[in-house]
Amino acid sequence: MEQTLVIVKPDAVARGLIGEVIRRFEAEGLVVCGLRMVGLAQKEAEGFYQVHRHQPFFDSLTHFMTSGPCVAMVLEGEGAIRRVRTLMGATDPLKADEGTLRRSFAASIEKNVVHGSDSVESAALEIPYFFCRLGIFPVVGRGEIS
Ligand code: IDP
Ligand code: MG
Repeated sequence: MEQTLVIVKPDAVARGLIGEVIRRFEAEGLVVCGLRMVGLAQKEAEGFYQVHRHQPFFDSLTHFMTSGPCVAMVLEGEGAIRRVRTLMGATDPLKADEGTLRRSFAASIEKNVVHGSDSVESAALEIPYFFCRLGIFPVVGRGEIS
């Protein structure tokens, strides 16, 4: 079963769109199998977007990604990488198809709501950037282990 890394970007978190983004993926049968809220440090955003380090928008993009919390998740399903990209729409919301997340909600080519891995190779690098397979998870409240 294929897995992909999705990020609800700071613009979407700030606008109260976490639920709507997740709903659209779940409605298409993609399964959330990892989820966390993260405030990226500048170095972490730069590391994540290393492939774009020579792009003119790199500084602006990495500052945007540190401007508030993100929600990172792993979505699983057959062809998950391609299906997530289709539901996201093109990078530029003006070029994104009707009904896609970016067409519906993105304010600009930069503040475009959502990230999704673009290939099996990038998913394999991006998932461990945010998630480890084994470990002790933080608990809020008074959960008891039975
Ligand atoms: P993608 O997110 O659709 O895969 P990429 O080309 O990988 O698009 O670019 C990564 C992110 O960088 C985009 O989602 C967007 O936030 C930002 N970005 C891409 N192109 C531009 C641009 O021309 N100006 C400003 N920001 C951009
Ligand atoms: Mg990309």
